[in-house]
Amino acid sequence: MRIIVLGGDGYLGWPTAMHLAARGHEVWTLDNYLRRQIALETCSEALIPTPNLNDRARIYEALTGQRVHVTIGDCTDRAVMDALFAKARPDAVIHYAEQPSGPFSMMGYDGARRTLRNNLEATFNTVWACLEHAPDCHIVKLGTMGEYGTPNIDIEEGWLEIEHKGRKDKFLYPRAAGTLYHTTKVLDTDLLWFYVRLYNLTVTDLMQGPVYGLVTPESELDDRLLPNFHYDDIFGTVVNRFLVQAVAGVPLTVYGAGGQTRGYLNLNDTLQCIELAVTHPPARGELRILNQFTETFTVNELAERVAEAGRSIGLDVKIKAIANPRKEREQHYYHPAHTGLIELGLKPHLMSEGVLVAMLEKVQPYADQIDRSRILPRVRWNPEAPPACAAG
Ligand code: USQ
Repeated sequence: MRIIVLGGDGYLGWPTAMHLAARGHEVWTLDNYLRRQIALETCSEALIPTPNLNDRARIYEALTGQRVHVTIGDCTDRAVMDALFAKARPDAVIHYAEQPSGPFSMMGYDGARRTLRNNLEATFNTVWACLEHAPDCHIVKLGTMGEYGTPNIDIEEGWLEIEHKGRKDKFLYPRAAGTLYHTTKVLDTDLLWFYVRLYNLTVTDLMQGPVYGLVTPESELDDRLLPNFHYDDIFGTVVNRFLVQAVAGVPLTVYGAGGQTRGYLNLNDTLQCIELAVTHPPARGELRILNQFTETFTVNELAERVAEAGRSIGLDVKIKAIANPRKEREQHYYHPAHTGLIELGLKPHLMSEGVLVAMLEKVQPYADQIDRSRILPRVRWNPEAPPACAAG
């Protein structure tokens, strides 16, 4: 297939581009380095330095003979998108090109505005590029489980059938996100639903939980092909942060009571899910929504698991609850459905002790590069307590 990966330099974008190229697809990537730029501004660079996207593609091609086309440009620039879609004539576009950090979106006006603008305009331009250049193209959009929030009823896969005054209809499942970043994904879903209804687009919207991991089969070839692995409070997701904290000997930072429950998945399962979605498109004119995670944990359970895995290889791991910088429920009901991707063929890699130990051992050689000042939360959701981060 001919596939465009928007946000091809990201934590998920780069592993996805290599993974699809390795399976014989022709892959084009587009990225404007927004995450690299924000990471520089906020002192949040990844643990393992990664070459830029052109260099990664060159290294990968030299090792495998497989080409990943690269454009450095902005999805919010219509001319860039027009040129790319006219050239690639894609069967599918995978849209990761969003500012992905909840904390950055809550840092103040600048972070909020850049998140809102980038994410909505990137989605809007993706829709229009498809309408004008590739109306049959399947849009695979990365949404987030955070769109749903933590309602006190079961979370369905995207839709909810409601009976009201004796009549029934099906609606998008109610959304109640906890950061502006997650809210932009709610707005993306609504935008896509509008264009699907009115213009017959074909869309899969993947509601993904927090991802963990740093190794994929393609990155095993050379450490310069590793994804950008963040452990800071802005771009690091909780499991990746706990792994680095365990290696650094910093007590694992459980926010608040630690009963916050989310659906997690291994980076390798993200790759499987994307490939399954791309190769099994929904019908033309359908908005298919799939919940993309493999198992649920509370933050306390994650901390215990990482601590046990660390202790099994001789690390002295402690856990310390700290004041929660976020506004979120710390004890709540959480029961989301997630059968759609399993039905498409997903074979989960679960979070076993062996998986955690392998990740800890991958981090260990980089222990002296861990900057402890990036570990404690620098951004608070409460606007009365301005962010403590010096830069940005
Ligand atoms: N948490 C801690 N300690 C930490 C970091 C996080 O207790 O040191 C807690 C948070 O308070 C939260 C949970 O762990 O309750 C998950 O936090 P996270 O930072 O791993 O995830 P989140 O901010 O929700 O965002 C991440 C990605 C985002 C993706 C989302 C999926 O950055 O791009 O959309 O996971 S979800 O969480 O399902 O919305």
